[in-house]
Amino acid sequence: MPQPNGNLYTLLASHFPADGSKVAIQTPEKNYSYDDIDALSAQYANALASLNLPAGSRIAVQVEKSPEALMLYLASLRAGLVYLPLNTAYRDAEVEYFVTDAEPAVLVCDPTRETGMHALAQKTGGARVFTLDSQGAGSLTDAAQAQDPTFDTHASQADDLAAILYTSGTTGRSKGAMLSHGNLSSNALVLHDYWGWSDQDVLLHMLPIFHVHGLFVASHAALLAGASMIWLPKLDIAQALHYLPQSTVMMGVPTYYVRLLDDPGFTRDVCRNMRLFISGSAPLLSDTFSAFEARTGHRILERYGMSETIMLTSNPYHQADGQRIAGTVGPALPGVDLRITNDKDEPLGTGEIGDVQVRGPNVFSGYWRMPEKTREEFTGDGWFRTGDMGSLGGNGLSDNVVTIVGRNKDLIISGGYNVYPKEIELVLDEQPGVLESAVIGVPHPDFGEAVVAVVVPLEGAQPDTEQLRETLRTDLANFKVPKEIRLISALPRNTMGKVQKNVLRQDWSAGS
Ligand code: MCA
Ligand code: AMP
Repeated sequence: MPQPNGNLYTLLASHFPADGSKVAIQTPEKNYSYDDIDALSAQYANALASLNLPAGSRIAVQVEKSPEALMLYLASLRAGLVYLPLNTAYRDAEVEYFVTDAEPAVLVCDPTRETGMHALAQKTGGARVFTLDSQGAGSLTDAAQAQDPTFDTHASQADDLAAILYTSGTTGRSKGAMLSHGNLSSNALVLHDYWGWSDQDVLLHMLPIFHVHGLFVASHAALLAGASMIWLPKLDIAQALHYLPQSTVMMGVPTYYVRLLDDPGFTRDVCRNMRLFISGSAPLLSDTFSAFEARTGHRILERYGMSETIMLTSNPYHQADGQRIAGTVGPALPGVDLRITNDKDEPLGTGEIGDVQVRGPNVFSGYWRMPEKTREEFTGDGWFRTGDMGSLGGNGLSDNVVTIVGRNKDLIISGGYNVYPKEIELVLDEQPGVLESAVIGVPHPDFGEAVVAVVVPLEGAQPDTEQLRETLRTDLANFKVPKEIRLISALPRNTMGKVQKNVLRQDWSAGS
């Protein structure tokens, strides 16, 4: 019997509406129908296929958000390639690491970065370089426009790789989480049902599309429902207020909701057609949850996930399944197993705080070319160690409700972007006049957490902290650059010599 095609695009396309003229993507300038999506992704797929790359070749993409950028992602799926999205804020030095590690056969970049990308391609093994700008134009689109608008989607197995998502590592070295067509498809199907998607939905899509949240969770859900997306290049509150009355669903990191609430124009009336606001990628403060409900009558649905696992838990959508509770991330999604353990991997009881471990069809197969690291992050019986600390039940909650209380990984989440202190400390420590440094996250009203640093100067040195921040911008994405640097005479250490970051955080808040 022929096997059904496990390619994620085949799944998505099987749910496209019968009327192909239906609007799939609306931008302030132009609409794209479902037929356009199929034809344009076919043209990009044909352009990629004409390069005769072996299946499983990587395509690294660092471009501004546009509908064509989404077509390119879909084309990569269709052509059987492995999509590697990169944050547009990454500097050349950061991109070099990913390109060296993943060895992509194709690099797609903004035209403004083409020269640097060519140099990088030459240095790292000769990837083909194409451009795609924020308007969807560039050498890749030129190549695609000459192509046939039909394409036989590559026959993929469920465990074939679809994407590599780089997540920073505690050692300062990023790890590529390998996600398969099966991981992405299973999660998209679960979220489709769980969040009650239908073809009547209109998703206000303002997230970047180089991370799991905007690229997978948001786009897959809308496409799988045959819904429409209002596609904006980034969060812009004036635009959000303009488009919310036409929308039914919005997804954002907590900063999106904080900024909406900061605008007096964000009212119950603006939300009149909305059925669902979803938050994730970072903890949503209970104050934001309550203020949002008071202003709009909507309870934000908070969910929890990771690049390695896509979505893991969600507060309920249907009232019959329970209340959305501030400060919790809800039960594990259908098909996901979740347990809380002690440091011996033994399950803990109700309400006890421990390590969050998960299993399920959504969980990645491992880190790209890091078998050792992969082994460390899975238990012997196949549970993935998320690095988050949490509990199940307790405090009057149902036994299946998960609360995330912190992380046992040294990670800062600022405005939904993950920042690993080690990476910044390594750069800071190399600067003239710096003996050593420590990077910490401190509460921030807009970003949730802000990255800040303390620096111990070399004896007799007095480094200029503003100059240090400027220097860091050369090699680090702006969102990683500490918002403030303070000088300190010595780092507090415990008896094992480990820097006591909790002490530093307390001292920072106290202003010392
Ligand atoms: C921008 N800046 C930031 C951040 N974003 N600083 C700290 N944290 C940030 N997140 C800085 C810029 O470097 C710049 O600094 C200044 O703010 C203005 O930049 P701009 O681009 O104008 O900022 P913005 O447009 O206001 O962006 C803020 C934002 C954006 C809208 C919150 O960061 C955003 O869209 N975040 C969403 C991230 C996301 O999608 N995460 C999902 C990861 P300077 O002036 O010094 O140059 S997926 C995930 O985590 C898992 C799987 C999950 O569960 O979803
Ligand atoms: P990433 O590495 O970008 O995939 O980020 C995943 C991490 O984001 C998780 O391990 C959590 O620490 C954090 N995260 C995502 N959603 C939530 C949430 N709703 N509440 C708390 N932390 C979250």
